[in-house]
Formats: sequence, C-alpha cells, structure tokens
Amino acid sequence: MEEIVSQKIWHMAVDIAPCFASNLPVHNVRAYGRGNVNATFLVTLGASGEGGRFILQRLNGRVFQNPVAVIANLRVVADHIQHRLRQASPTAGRRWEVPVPIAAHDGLDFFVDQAGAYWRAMTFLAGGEALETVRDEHHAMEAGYGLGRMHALLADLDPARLLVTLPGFHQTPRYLERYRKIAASAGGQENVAEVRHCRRFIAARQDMVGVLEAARRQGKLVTRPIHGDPKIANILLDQATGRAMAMVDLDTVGPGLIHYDLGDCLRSCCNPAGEEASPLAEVRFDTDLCRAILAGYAVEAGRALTVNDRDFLHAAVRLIAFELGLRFFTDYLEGDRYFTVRYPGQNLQRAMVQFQLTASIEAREHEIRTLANELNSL
Ligand code: GN1
Ligand code: MG
Repeated sequence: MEEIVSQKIWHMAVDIAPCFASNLPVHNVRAYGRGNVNATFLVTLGASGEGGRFILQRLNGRVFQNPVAVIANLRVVADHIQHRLRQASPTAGRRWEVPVPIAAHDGLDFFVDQAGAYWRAMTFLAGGEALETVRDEHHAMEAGYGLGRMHALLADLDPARLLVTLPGFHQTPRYLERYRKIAASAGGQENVAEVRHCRRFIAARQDMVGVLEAARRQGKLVTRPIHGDPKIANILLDQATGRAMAMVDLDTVGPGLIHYDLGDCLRSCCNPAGEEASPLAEVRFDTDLCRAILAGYAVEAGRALTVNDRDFLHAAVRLIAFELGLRFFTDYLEGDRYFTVRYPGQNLQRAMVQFQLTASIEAREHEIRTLANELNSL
C-alpha cells in the first residue's frame, strides 16, 4: 500500500509505539493505509515479529480539534458492539469484528507528544483487506452488508452517548458557506478551465444543499448513530472468504442521519473508477452496483427503513457526492490544508471526479429511485 507519511512522523511513531506495546519489544513500525486525514502505522511486536500487531495513529489535530472525543467515541462504540456480538442474534454466525482501543502504559487511551498531537492505538484486525475501489457486484453487496450490519449494531445505542467529533460534518450548507468565503478571497484562477467548471457546477446546485437538513427539521429523517465515513476503503473484507468482516475508521462515528452514510457509501462504491480516477470519462455511477449494495444493506437494516428513508435516498447520494466535491474544491482553493495531497492539483482533480459522479447520479435519478423503492425485495 502506498505511503503518504513523512519521515519525521514515522520517527515519532517509532518512539511512541512502545508506550502502547504491553511488555513486548517493538519489532517494526510501518506506514499503513491511504487515509486522507490521519497518519496511520502498523506496529509489529516481539523480537522477530511473533508478538502480534496493532494500529498506531496520530490524529490530525487540524481536522479533529477535540481528539479526546474521537478516542472516547471509539471506546463507547467498541464496547457496545462487543456487547451486542456476545448476545445471541440471527446473524451471530457471521464473523464481525470491531477495532478496540489499546490503553497506554499510564492507563489512558492516548499519548500526547511534545507538539501536542494525540496518538492512540487499537487492535489490528488480522486477515482483513481494504480496497480503494469496488471490485465487482459481490464486493458491492458485501460493502452494503457491512454498512447495514454496522447500522443494525448501533441501532440501540443512544446517539446522545456519542460526542460530536466534527461539528457540522455532512451539513452541506455549512460547506457551501465556507466555499463562498474562500472563493471570494481566493480570487483568480479563472484561466484554469477546471476551476471555472467547478464554480459553475456549484452555482447551479446551491439551492439543493439543505435538502437533508430540511428533512431532519421537518421530522422526516431522524438522528441515529452513524459511521460518518463509510467509503469502500473503510469496509474490511475477510481475505479468505471475501465477505465483509468489519468497518474501520470510526473517527466520525456520532449522531447523524443514516442518509449521510448511505449517500457516502453509494457514492464511493458505485464509482468503480475510484476517487482518484483519471481520465474523468471513466467516472460514472453504476446502478448495478447500487442494486447490489442496497440488497446487501437490506439483509441487516432494510426493515428499519421508513418510506421517508427511501424517498430521500437519491437526494442523499447526489448530495454527498456533491458535498465531497465541494470540500475537495474548497480545499484546493485554500491551498490543501485539510486533505493530504501527493501532487499539486490533486484536490482539484478529486473535485472534478465527484462532480462528474454527481452529474451521473442526476442522470440516473429514475433508476436510483426505483431501486430505493424496491429495496426490500432486492
Ligand atoms: C476523508 O479519513 P479518510 O481518508 O477515510 C474524509 C471523508 C471523505 C474521504 C474521501 C474526517 O476520509 O469525509 O469522504 O476522506 N474524512 C474526514 O476519501 O474528513
Ligand atoms: Mg476517515
């Protein structure tokens, strides 16, 4: 897996890993995964690596301004899910796991470095694989199953027990407001064709950004515990069976609308070209994959969906794809302060991908609405 972590942070990880390492020596520390926000490492223990592995992570303090909330939520969610998994349930036979926080030597769930950054550790889920793009319909169905299982497991957790780690996350009107401020001060760049395209694309859709928040205010959609970031790479597959076995990256778990999750999962999993697609012409919303995801989701969580939930499904996937494009574009205009980039202009390209996907979702509105209505018979 490609690494996007600086040497300096890796050296810090090497120094900090022993704080979480029980009594075993640290064998190896390596950058892990391709997250856009935190720095993640896989730590191997024992003189020759026989002592097991764990995940060590440095939370991005610019994004997560209340890192203790992120860490506390993981504890609440892991405890809740582990408790539920121990109870007899119709799906008890299917493997499912959750990353569990590992306390540091001083008993705390985190370590604060000299620069004030928060580090935490959690169990490594062995035998799992995370892919950046969807492989086929079977993979899509498993991704949908994973999200449905997560929602079902969290359904009886009082959302008020979860802290809000990112205030306003997925409230699209707030991103639009921020975009307007940044765009007004960024100025220039009008000679770049992609920038002109993005600006026009956003302007033409500014009236729809409040659709989910309005539905929430009207009581049509209700607040529930959600994952917050259920993109394809965060749904772990069991390497041996190809079946979903866990959802990882629980930093954004919190009270929200399941539509943020459904929208995000669908926009991520139904674009086989992926978030970094090039050329853009390859980007499209695949409705066969959408059918498979919804069928997988329905196994665990389909019965919990109301008529309103289905009615807002198309709006949700359109909105969350648009929102992510807006976030990438704003970050590009601001000088890449939020999302990690590997080359200049990457956030602009990412925005173009999400906007292309939004257009494809718009063109397939009828099909997506039909799938949402048929959800329980898929
Ligand atoms: C970020 O943390 P990571 O890389 O899984 C972002 C998500 C975006 C995603 C797009 C906290 O996720 O909202 O959908 O990038 N997470 C945060 O790849 O902003
Ligand atoms: Mg994340």
